[in-house]
Amino acid sequence: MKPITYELMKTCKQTGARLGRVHTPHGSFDTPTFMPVGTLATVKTMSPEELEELNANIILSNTYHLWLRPGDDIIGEAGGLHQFMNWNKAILTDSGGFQVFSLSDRREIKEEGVHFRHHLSGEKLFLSPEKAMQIQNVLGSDIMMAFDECPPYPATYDYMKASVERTSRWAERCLEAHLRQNDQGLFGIIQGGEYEDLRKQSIEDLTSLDFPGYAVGGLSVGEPKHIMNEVLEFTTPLMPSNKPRYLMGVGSPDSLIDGAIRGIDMFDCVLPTRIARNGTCMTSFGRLVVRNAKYARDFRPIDEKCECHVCKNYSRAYIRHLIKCNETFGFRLTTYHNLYFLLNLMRKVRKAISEDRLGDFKKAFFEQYGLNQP
Ligand code: PRF
Ligand code: ZN
Repeated sequence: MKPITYELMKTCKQTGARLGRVHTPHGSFDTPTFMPVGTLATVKTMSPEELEELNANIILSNTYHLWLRPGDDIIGEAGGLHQFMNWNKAILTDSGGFQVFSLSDRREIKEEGVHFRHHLSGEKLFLSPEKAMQIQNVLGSDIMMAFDECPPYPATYDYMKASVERTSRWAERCLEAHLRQNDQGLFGIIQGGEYEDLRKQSIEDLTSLDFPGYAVGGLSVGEPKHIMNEVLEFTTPLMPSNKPRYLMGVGSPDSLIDGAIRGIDMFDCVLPTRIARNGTCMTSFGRLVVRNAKYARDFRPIDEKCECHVCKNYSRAYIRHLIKCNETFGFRLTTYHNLYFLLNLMRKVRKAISEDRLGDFKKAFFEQYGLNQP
């Protein structure tokens, strides 16, 4: 059986954005969608019940972190990640490749895999395509990611070419080592940086392996924003239209809209949850730093246009007070609001696609959000 299937409902006549639905062994989700990040088997400060209330239908977790703590053996004994964390909807796990590259300073990339040191203890570790598949098979996520290399920006053409070729060989090894093909879908990850011919080569290599979905990796790694849009413009048209497309590590409101317009279906990012914990909120009028002194006596909600539980019941002044005092409840309130804001933005994007007016929606959104985009 095929664990992951994609239904394309329609494309927006104004922009070409896709409205679709992905089916997984733990339920379906409508796309374009945003996946909240739960690195350590928790979306920081949120209970699974709250995530359900927010209508999150898929979350992301990390192979690298769970392998190190508490260890995939313990999660396996619990009956898998869904059981362990009490989340019965879909889970996607990243492969660990990206985390090794971003967290570990001493690392050595070999054909076999990556040797590196634990980002906390310094212990010697080794991650390979086979190991990343074995761990994800134990975790039991609905969508697993291939073990890839995400080179830094900028990388030379020659480095990128060698890296793309290695990532393709690794993808083949991933497919071979993936032992739960009936109930877990494995996505391939397209690399190639800003080089058009390397993106094309990466897509050709990976699509010949027939994954049930494809990610665009190697973006949002420090390149200027127009480069991300340009890369998506020449990359997504070459990707299969009958499979979901996932843009990894992207989650600012403007990038979600720009990505959807370029044919992306899935996004994830720590941005909404991370900035929430330093007192920054996403609103229809741009970012609001609620810990700012000017909100000390401001009894309005974070976002007067927001219909979330937090905005209906709590003031800027109260939330500011909590966050200034490091009270965990404050972080829960800002996290809840930010996730509501992004999940609700995606609902509006889907509605706009269904009515062929995502271009108009983008224009109005950017005007309010304070980004003067063409
Ligand atoms: N590869 C993997 N995970 C990722 C990325 C990637 O390129 C990115 C790039 N923004 C985020 N997360 N495996
Ligand atoms: Zn709100």
